[in-house]
Amino acid sequence: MPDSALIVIDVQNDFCPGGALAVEGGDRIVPGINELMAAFPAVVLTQDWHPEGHSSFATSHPGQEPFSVIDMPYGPQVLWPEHCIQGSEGAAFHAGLDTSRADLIVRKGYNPRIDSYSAFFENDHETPTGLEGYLRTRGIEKLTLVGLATDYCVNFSAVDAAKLGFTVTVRTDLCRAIDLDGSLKAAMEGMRGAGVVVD
Ligand code: VGL
Ligand code: ZN
Repeated sequence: MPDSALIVIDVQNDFCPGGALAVEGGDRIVPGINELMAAFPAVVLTQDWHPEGHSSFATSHPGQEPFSVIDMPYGPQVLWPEHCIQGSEGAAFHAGLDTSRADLIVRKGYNPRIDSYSAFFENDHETPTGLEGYLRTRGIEKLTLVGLATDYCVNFSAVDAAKLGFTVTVRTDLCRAIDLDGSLKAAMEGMRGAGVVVD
């Protein structure tokens, strides 16, 4: 399928066991993702990429604990442990990930005031990352998403992609979830409701 791309979301050290925001089994999906790359004419990697003191970090909000939720001008925001700081080892891709097959690496979350779960838009749902234009100018219409975390960055990316008119499949066997307060169930329902094929 010349019009399809594999989008690999945030397979970075901080989301793998031992990392600052470790997702259980996050590293286990790496071999399967590497194998799947061969089936796609285009491969895009995303990289969560925050400046120090980012507004999504609990440490940037005195008195707040990690995993609490606050209201930001763009809506509710989960406060995370500090993670994926630009240029840090935690922000690097997992060492086992085959990055050589990537045509494009999209970084996101670099705006100090807005988080960006989605590979397409920041959490204000309107500031674009540029990925849509990249895919469209290459004539890509079908996307398969894998990576971390199912219920946050994969979910937001998949729903945005479907809303933009792409045909979207999420391979949940090659994703792992954070699962905060039912977030995985809500994400699965939200993705299905948006027309995403959740395999
Ligand atoms: C992510 C929380 C904060 C993710 C990124 O990749 O799902 N989750 N930053
Ligand atoms: Zn982040």
